[in-house]
Amino acid sequence: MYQPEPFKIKMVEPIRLLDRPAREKCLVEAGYNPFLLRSDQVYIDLLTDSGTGAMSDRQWAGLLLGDEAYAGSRNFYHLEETVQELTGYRYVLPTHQGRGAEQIIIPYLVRSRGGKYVVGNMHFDTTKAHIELAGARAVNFITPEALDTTTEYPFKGNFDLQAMERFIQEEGAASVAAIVATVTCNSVGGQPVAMANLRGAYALGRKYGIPVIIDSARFAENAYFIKQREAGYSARSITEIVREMFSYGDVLTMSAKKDGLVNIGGLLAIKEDEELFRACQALIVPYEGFPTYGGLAGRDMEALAIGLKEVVQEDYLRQRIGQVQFLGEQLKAAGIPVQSPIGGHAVFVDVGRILPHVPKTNYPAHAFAVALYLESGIRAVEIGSLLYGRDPQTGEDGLAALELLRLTIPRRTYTDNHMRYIADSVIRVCAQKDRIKGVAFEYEPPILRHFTARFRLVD
Ligand code: P70
Repeated sequence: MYQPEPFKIKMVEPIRLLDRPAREKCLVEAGYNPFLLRSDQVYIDLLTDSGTGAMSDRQWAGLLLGDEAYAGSRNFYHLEETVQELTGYRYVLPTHQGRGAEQIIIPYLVRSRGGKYVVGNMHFDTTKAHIELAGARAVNFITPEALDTTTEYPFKGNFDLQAMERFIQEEGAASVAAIVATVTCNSVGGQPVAMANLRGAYALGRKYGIPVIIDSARFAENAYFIKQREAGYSARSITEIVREMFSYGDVLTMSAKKDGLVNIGGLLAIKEDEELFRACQALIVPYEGFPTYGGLAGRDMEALAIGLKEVVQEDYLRQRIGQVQFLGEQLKAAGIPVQSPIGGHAVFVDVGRILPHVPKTNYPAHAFAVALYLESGIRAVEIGSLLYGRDPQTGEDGLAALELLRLTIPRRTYTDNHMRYIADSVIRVCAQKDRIKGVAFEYEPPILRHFTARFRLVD
């Protein structure tokens, strides 16, 4: 039976669709990069699900309980207890957001272990950037099914464990600084990692003495998929599943802007290694702030402690994942290729298949995003060769396995009618696909180039 939203709306924010000539002008001013649009110029913002969700009345109430003491804020202790209970990890360090945690743990492990590589299912781009900044190489071992968007494989976020073990044996365990398990796996379409696969990755970590980091931005969505799809988990609660997932890691980093249900915040937590904790705690001070606030206000930590309890509620997750599914099914019904099954936080349109005439070095999915904004005022984001970047050694471009357009759905923010409008708009752009020729750089930044690049349209 159809399950409506397990919330009602208490406050609204008006949104407005500019007319087409105005949208055209905005695109020119933004150098054809949706990241450079002002949000007032956007009608429906699907750039990210990061920090863009709606907080609950409880979370807003929590803001008023903020204890802004520099040291020992009561909100820190509430957050610490919540994270300990949720994950089973003993040591908790708040950070300003996910990459705040990455900038501490990744260089530390690369340096202290002297490793050349950090391996993962598929690293997110900030993780990859921190690995490369630390002088190591990011290597991905994603299950091959993930790279065929048409295969209905239930756990496309899985590691290819055999390939990863071969690599560890060939390169030597000492050359691998860490294994990163990203749940859900954002870069292949918000796809879940199976519990059995997490268990397997952790076993490899144990066998070869390599620490396992769980990049847990969307941990609750991953747990929901495990409950739905993996044998033996349907009767388990989300909190039990989450706890088991985290048992297969030594460290977690979290961008709390996703499943933390807050607008800003992150976490670094360490299961039991006291020495590692001490090292991270020392680094947190110069990079993020005193260890009981780590770049966050007391009120932010309170909202996060509450958000972490709300996100594991099953009725919340059913509606959340159901809404993304609802959008994806409309596109599939219209014959539009999307990563299947539909992911947890976004629908990933396989633009590589829609625009085979656009070369990868003219960024087909980015060009599609530009056309979508022009058509509908919707802002979406490319997850393809533009985001992937150049090979750090050869400078070669156009390397991503897939050219995807991510329609990212903020949590508790848009209604199912917005989903209908989004689907109709994507279908309209597909009908004009022959007119899309791609984009070329006017300005290409050296690192994380998609955020600030400027383009011209190719004709
Ligand atoms: C997103 C955002 C952030 C992220 C992540 C995973 C699996 C770490 C982080 C970093 C970033 C983004 C991308 C495109 C447009 C806007 C924003 N993901 N690990 O939307 O966390 O941002 O808190 O430093 O997905 O996927 P943080």
